[in-house]
Amino acid sequence: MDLNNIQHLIRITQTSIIENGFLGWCAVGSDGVRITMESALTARDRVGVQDFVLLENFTSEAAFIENLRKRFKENLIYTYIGSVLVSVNPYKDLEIYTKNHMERYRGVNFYEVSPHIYAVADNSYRSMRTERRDQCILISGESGAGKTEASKKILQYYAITCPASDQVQTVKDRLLQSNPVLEAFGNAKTLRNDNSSRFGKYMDIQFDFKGAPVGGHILNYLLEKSRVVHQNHGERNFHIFYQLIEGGEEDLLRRLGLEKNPQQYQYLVKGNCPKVSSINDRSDWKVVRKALTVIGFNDDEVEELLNIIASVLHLGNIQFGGEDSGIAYITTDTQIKYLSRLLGVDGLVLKEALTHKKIIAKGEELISPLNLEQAASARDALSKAVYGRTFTWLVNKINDSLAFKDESYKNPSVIGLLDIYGFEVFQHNSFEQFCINYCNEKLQQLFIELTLKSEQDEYEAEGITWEPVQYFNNKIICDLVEEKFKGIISILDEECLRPGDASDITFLEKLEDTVGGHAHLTTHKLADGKTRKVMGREEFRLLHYAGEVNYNVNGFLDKNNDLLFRNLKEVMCMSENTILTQCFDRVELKDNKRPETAATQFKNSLAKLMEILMSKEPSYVRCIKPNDAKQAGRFDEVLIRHQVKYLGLMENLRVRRAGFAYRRRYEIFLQRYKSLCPETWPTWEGKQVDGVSTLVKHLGYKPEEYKLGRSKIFIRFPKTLFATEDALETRKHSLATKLQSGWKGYT
Ligand code: AD9
Ligand code: MG
Repeated sequence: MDLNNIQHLIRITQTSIIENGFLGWCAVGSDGVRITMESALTARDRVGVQDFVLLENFTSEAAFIENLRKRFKENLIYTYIGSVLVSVNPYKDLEIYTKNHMERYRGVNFYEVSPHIYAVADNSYRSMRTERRDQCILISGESGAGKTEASKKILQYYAITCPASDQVQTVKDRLLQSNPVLEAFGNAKTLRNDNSSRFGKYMDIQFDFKGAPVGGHILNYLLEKSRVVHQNHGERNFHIFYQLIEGGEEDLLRRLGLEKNPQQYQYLVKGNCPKVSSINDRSDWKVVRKALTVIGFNDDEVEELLNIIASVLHLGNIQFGGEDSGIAYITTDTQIKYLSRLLGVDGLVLKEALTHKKIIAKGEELISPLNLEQAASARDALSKAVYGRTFTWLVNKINDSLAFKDESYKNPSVIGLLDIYGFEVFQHNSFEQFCINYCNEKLQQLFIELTLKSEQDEYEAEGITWEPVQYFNNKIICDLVEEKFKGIISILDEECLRPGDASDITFLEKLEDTVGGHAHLTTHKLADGKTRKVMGREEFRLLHYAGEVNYNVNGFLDKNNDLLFRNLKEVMCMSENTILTQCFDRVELKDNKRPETAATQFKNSLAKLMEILMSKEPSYVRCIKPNDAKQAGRFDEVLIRHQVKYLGLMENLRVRRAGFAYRRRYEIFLQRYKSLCPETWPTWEGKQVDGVSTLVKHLGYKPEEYKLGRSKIFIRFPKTLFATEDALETRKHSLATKLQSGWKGYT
């Protein structure tokens, strides 16, 4: 083993070692302590390298995983691939998010401190300030990998470290407090994550010319509304329902007509999982209640909001009779009374609307009774619509409260934070998983395009030849989903619009006919007419970049249509609850045009999101989930290898190392190493590039080891840089020894 290399690797991981309570060799300059080579070796063996580009064997997946494992074991959850941050969920609280840690990263260059989410936050902030270019931080990874936690850490970093006046403090508080509110209404316990985001969130933080956060804006994407009425086994409804029931004060619950027992509510019993050990609904309720006030909700608004939440639970408890006659009637009058009071609607009108459907055909109103099944699904459609629209209202309300108010200052700089639901696979996957996984495909594509592109751009800008790298481009899957006419969404929409016998099954058949032969889609039908036994007859399988997922088409058409009968809309428009009247606008009743389907709306909103992200300078956080048991200290290698593969991390590393492991701006390189060459020390008067050229020649760099671009030096192998670092360390050490022995001069 090359000892020199080891020493350098140790130095590169220096801050990690110190953080670990281990006084490393790197501490020589400050405290004159030098550890033995033996302990240095142990240290390096223990903590791995903090940037994967420093791995000697950078093409080896095993070496990559081993490095992750070492660091994870030492609680070093962050590692770089160049400027991309890889983060492994520790599933335990680490003491690395204190104010002191924040201070350590403030204004400091990316590579001078150990990898951290704060380094990414600070780097984006500095780029925004110095280059005046809008930034975005894209956080990706599968469900439970730590995206939401990462985005909260970034927000906290800005809230604590950015300058503040009283007015700015209010904005900071509101930005922070928007999180518990949105999580209460938009997150839920799933089998993958106890606090799973069931909506996508893109948040712009706006900064003034002093660098203070002065406003914010949130875009929300497709809330998983179906969860309101149904949860799979072991899962829960949105947190807010349990928080309200467990934490709500007695007189509040009395006013809402709610009992203190979630088991009483049909919408809360489907998953058979009212309690979650990692969640304290009662204390979370207090946090949310306070947060609503900080954001600017007055008591009346909170009451109206909670009236809606309680109403959804009452709606869920409405039952129907009429099996014999085939015409549904309501058997639970108490619920109607509550609903009538809480929503300010006429009970009789509501009853009528829940059991009849009204359509307008050729200008005429047609009313027909519903059967039992239809009435139940109309009730559920109403619950979903009420909850979904209230959620959007909530986001708008938060946006009003975060809005940047200073008219005189037109163009605040922006850092965008993207925290969206992660790729997910369950035993049973439906329309929701289809949308979520499609969204992850789009983000992966953006990542591929932008990282490759930026790398390519940099080489071009520096006038250095680009060596192409082979990688899997998932555009083919995005096209399969979203292409006009023959993409899955188009085919689904077509079936939704087709009158007559259109059903989930005819949609599946159409898929088979149109894209059956596609390399990334399979159904149970084989080309020779036989059937594939491993797949259900109601399923299609997509080969995503992250793996195979079988989707059950059951419910696809309904969920995509997302229809609410007209008379139910009318009742909601008549409500005395002012939130509901904002959610259900009468204009909607006049407009007879068919609204866009859910999938098409989602597709369009994602296209807009991609435009927004493309217009900003991106940074990436790639989150990895270490095990499926949500346990601390467990490093499941198979699971992690799979994520490393599909996140494209090896490709990312190859691209980053394509040719050159290291690059530095001339002035930074010269500043750091100028003392190693008599001609550049103490100052180089000429052009920076000539200084660097003189320096590296003096250091004995061979021509094949480096290239000089327009503003940067590119170094091909880590070992070249290590040797230079070593020389610097030796020089510092001999200087320290000389000083200790009373030496005063410097030549
Ligand atoms: V999903 O796609 O919304 O289902 P996320 O957002 O990727 O997912 P989340 O951030 O919610 O996952 O993390 C899941 C859980 O892991 C958290 O509730 C924490 O308990 C745990 N976690 C994640 N990151 C950290 C961390 N940096 N430190 C400690 C963490 N715990
Ligand atoms: Mg999340």
